[in-house]
Amino acid sequence: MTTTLITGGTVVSATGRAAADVLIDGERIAAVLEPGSHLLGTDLAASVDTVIDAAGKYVIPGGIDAHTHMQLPFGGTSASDTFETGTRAAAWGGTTTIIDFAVQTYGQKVLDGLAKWHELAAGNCAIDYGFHQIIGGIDDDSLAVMPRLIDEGITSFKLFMAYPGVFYSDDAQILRAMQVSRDTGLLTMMHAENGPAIDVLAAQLVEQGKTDPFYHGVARAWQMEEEATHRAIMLANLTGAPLYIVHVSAKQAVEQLAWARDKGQNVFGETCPQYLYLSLEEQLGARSDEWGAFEGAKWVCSTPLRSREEGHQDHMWQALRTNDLQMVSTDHCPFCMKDQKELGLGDFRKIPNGIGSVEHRMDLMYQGVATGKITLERWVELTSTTPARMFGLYGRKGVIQPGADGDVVIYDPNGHTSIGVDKTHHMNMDHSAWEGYEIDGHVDTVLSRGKVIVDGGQYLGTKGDGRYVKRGLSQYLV
Ligand code: DUC
Ligand code: ZN
Ligand code: ZN
Repeated sequence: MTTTLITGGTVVSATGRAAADVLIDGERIAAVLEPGSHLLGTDLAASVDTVIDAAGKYVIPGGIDAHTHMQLPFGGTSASDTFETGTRAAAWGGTTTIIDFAVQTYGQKVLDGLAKWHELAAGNCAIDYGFHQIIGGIDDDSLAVMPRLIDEGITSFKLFMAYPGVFYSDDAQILRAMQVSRDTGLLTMMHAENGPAIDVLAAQLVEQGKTDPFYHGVARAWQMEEEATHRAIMLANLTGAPLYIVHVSAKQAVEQLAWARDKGQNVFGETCPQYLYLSLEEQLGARSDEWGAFEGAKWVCSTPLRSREEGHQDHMWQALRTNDLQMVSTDHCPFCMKDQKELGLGDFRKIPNGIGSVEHRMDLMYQGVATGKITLERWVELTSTTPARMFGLYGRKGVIQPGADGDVVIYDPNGHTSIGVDKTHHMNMDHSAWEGYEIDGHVDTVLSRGKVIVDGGQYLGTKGDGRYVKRGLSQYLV
């Protein structure tokens, strides 16, 4: 077994920072020590297999992206990252665990959908991975099977109040699933947008000839997110289910979460980098020689980008500071412009929804530290520790402490990262939603269960390094 000592760095956790050395023995962290420690009279640095010098750098627990969609079938195509390409890109960006969404489509058995996801991922991942379960068809059969997911290491499921005819659940179905959530501790994750109303608005816009990508965001008005968030909260209130709202983008939806939390309800929310940085106005103004106004398709995702003039982005940063939102995931769901996004030329409703960010989340969130919006500790909390606690991985992941997996990132605050499709980009996409972003900071070295998989600008891992991790129940259940 390989032993590794990371020396001279500043170890950062969700609760503090300290100069410390980190000893990794095989796949696990063995000790966090005072810098330059001798152990039982032995000079550690002289006796381990590998010493990594982290002087001047931060040593943080590997990122956990709790919301990805590798290979998701959507709109007649599939998300362009496979588990192989997507997890490798994640590793490049300092993420050492993903939780992807296994899919049960309407008419399919839940456990068949799960088996398919295991098949897609097994032996292909660069980093460890877990699953949530999308329940695309709540019926007696799926309700009966849901408790068995816990034995499979799946302790959360996602329902959609959007996408009628595809993943949509109506209120009656949601209520019944939430009763299972209450009884079992399975965490209900909700895509909270009023899909039926959005579909009417979208059809009316297309009839008026408003077919450009920008109108995707017009149809998916913030009122539709606020209303659905409130409805989900009230259904959870009634049933007693723990509730987690995914990809929150409207400040009014955050207000609903804050209101419910203030009353003591067990509800949580995540946002994503796109809702912190990007806006509907920029999407409206986007033009290129190749695509004209269809350039805006690069940023078509749901929930949609919101108006900067209305202050949604600032509100998301504020909510991350005040803990009205608890986590940042990516909702990584990449599609190429060629052959995929272009399916929606002439009708924004046919553009596959999604943005690719799994590679850039740690960097983009570090920008919040560099610009004084969040603290260093909060950065670690939002991107690693809370995801681990929320989704039953804590202790093994999300923290640097003896016994934890050796998932460690060495981050250089004085480094620099230029994001672009020809620069740092490893996702399987023909464009980047983050083209031209310049980051103060750099992911230097990434260890996954003790193995160095990224270092010195080189990928050193192998396909299949990543293993399936069974998750426990959320630490936030009461
Ligand atoms: N939102 C997206 O942008 N893509 C996939 C599914 C979703 O909810
Ligand atoms: Zn969603
Ligand atoms: Zn999603």
